[in-house]
Amino acid sequence: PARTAAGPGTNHATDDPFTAARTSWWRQDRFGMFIHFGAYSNLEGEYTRPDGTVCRNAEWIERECGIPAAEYEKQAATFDPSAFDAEAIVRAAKDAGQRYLVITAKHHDGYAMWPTKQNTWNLRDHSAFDPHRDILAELKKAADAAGIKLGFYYSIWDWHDPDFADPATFPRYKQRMYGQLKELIDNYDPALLWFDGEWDAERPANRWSRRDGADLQAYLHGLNPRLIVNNRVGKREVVDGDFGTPEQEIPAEPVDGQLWESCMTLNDHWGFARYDTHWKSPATVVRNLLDVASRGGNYLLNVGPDKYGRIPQPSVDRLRETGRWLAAHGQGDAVYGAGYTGLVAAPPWGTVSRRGDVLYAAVTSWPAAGTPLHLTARAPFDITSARVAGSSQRVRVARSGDGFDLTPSGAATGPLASVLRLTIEPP
Ligand code: FHN
Repeated sequence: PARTAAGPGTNHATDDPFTAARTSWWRQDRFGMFIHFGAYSNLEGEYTRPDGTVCRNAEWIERECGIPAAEYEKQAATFDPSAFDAEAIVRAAKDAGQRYLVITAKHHDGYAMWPTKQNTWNLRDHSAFDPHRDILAELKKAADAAGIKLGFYYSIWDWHDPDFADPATFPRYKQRMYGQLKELIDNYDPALLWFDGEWDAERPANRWSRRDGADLQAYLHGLNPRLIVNNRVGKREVVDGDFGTPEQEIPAEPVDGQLWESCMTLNDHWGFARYDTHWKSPATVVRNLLDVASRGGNYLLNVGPDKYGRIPQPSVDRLRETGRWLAAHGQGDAVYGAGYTGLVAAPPWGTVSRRGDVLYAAVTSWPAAGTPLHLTARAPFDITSARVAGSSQRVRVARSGDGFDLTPSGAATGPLASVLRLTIEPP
């Protein structure tokens, strides 16, 4: 189901002091790594049915390819992500400029990626993996050492737990779910919980009710008042959560005063799929990041580790290129802690974000040489100085019609985007 960032009651506005305090690090960090990793990764996106037909999917492969539960459990018993290297994953995120992680602790298939005591359908009790290892503990340790926040994705919808599917026993499922969430909070101290599957695609009378979402949020904040929770905790029209979650899309307009995060895949799937060939380019990633920041949102970009626990090299390469752009010439200032300005109209040649008394005009498509970049003002302000980020190259600023004409003295720089730092005198 498509989700939008805004919408009545889907998330706290930034002027809610309690939410604003709790989410301040998250709004500063802006850019996170989503990690879809679970028992489905062991199939690497492909399943050959008994009749010989090959079915392709990623994290939905059990359901979409009609794999019988016993067969899915059998394959999960061979899952051995021995090459899972938490430090390498954290390094890939840092190199990308991603400042928080959200890893799937439990996806719709119900398989827990930590040694939960609520059932034996998990990486400790049902796999070929080293029973002395705990990948969430390893990731927490590496993230802490690198100063990166760790969050968990948790699917309310559970295909494996028989009590989820039966209205009469659903309370028993909810009890196990609360037990798992307490384990995650007590044992790994996540900064954020990213819920999903609060909807139930098959049963319109979804047992997960509006009341459930409100109870869940209260329960979690009782365990950790600093915890940030997304808006997929219940019927989004009612239950707040802390931020909206547009998926595979960026709201066309700024969602000013709201907290939201656009989550996207780097290729065609969330979970690993060996045949995946369509990868976003670094230029697309940088442009998405700038679009999101200039409209006041966060960007959660996904990687899907393979059956061994390794992030695919094409993902690592694109993320590294993105991180290099962010780190060069202080261009990351256009993203980290930056947001919607409201002072200018979104230009045709790029994006404009604001941090304090600086506007960051990121140019992604240069007009013909000598043609100035026009910036239409939406409110009275002045530009007191302007230069190309990271260089002594001045930018000539001239008032023109409904705004300003910006003319850099030299040629365009860099293949991804060039950032002009415009120091302003705000209204
Ligand atoms: O069904 C899931 C899907 O597998 C994936 O986890 C995405 C990520 O946001 N969420 C759901 C689809 O909206």
